[in-house]
Amino acid sequence: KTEIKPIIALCVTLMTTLCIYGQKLEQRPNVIFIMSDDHAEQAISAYGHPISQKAPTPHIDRIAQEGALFVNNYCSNSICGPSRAAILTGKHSHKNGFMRNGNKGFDGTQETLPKILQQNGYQTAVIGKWHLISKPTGFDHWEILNDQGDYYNPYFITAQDTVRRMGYVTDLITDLTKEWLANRDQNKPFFLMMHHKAPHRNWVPAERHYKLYENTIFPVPETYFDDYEGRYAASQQEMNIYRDMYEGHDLKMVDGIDSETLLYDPWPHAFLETMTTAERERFFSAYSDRNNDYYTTERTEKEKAVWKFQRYMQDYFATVKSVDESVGEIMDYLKASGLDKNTIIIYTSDQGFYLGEHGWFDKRFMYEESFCMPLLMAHPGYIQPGTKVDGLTQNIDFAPTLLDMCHIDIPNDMQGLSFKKLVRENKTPKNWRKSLYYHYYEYPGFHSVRVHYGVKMERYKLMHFPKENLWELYDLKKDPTETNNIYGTKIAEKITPQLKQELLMLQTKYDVDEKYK
Ligand code: SGN
Ligand code: CA
Repeated sequence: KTEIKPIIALCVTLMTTLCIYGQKLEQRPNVIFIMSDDHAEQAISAYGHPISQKAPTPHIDRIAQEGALFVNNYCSNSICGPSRAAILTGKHSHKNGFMRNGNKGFDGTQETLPKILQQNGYQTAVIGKWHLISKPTGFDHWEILNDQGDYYNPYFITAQDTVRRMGYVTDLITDLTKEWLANRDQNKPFFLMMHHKAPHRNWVPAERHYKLYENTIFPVPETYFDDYEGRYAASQQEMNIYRDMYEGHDLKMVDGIDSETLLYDPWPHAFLETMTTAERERFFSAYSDRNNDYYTTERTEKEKAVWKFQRYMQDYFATVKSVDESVGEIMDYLKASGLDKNTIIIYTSDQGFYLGEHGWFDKRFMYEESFCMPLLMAHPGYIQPGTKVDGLTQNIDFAPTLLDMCHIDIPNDMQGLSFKKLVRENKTPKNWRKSLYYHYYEYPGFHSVRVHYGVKMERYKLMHFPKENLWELYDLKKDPTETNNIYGTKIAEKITPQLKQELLMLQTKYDVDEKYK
């Protein structure tokens, strides 16, 4: 008589062993992390905002078609360096120490995502905008723009030297990225950050795109002529398109018909002076019809304000075009080399941006347009095409999620959460977080946005401006443009204590020091 029990026991042991190791056997993926600068969700057609339909981004959209679109992704502090520091560390600004753009560099001795990946056998690289002042750590290779970087003929810094490269910044970054991919060590998985400068201010397009949207009429946001009633900090900012934009620097306006002298430009070295003489000539010639039109057509002040909005959008979207082309090139490269099968590709921006909402450009506020951070992610075989992630996610989640996806333990002190389950299973678990914490510190500073912090829940948002001790509360369902501050009104009576309690809970959980509250 055959003894069946030991055979069953053996089978069970074998299967258990396979399951345990299944996770480990799953090949370690490569990661390409593409981040642009100030690219608003409104300007990515996959998000479906009407304005983006005038200037679609088909290549970036492909990531969402082949993978996932995150519709509730946010930053923790809507400004360049701080967002980048939060991404690298998985921690809020007060914990990673980089709270505002400024003179104090990022503390590169702390633990970061690239360092952990490197320690676990990954080859790591960062190419493009860095903007954290101190030199990158945790990267086998880095080639970064000097500070904000120039659109034309920019300087790149490496561990060895500083080199000026002739060409358009987005194209140069794409070429350097492909070059690194082609020459990397093929025996190791890689983590590559490609960081574009575009579409950052002052929005200088590639020559081939100067006139791309010259005749496009972009829809003017309904809040373009906002009066900021009930919102003190909003009334104090200096980021208004028709009041604060520099006509020369930002809008490329000249001082008369057929002139080649820009109107006000406080930083010519960051723009015109970086171009060659021939490039400068082609630049002025491309803009001459529009510039002449300004002097030959009479306009009221209000019409001029709208004209400026159109000029801003034409250039903003023209710089986005080069980023979209870059993403297309990288995706094509991955396909052609077969790398696409085991590479996680991510597209994001360091924060959101205003495209005329409330009359603004720039970011910094906790209002949706700048608080939102676009996020698209593909990983063939693991993320289903067309996935939509609607759980609340944040930039502090990127590091833990990528470690999780690369089968590496997440350090206990990272404050973000892994959203691997949300994106792979296309559903938000019941116990997923219900609120997000935000904290902006850079005041005084560019654009004069006051220090504030707040909590966002699915429907409501509560903001506090501690220096002025002012509060704002919005019902995002009834008031998606956030123009009706209901703090202190009868309708907010019930929800206010709940939101304050949630805010306190988050500040306690994230260990926010009393001096910042
Ligand atoms: C520059 C810009 C500002 C912008 C900051 C921060 N002026 O100073 O408009 O808010 O950078 O941007 S510019 O005309 O010189 O570009 S960030 O993306 O780096 O945080
Ligand atoms: Ca930025």
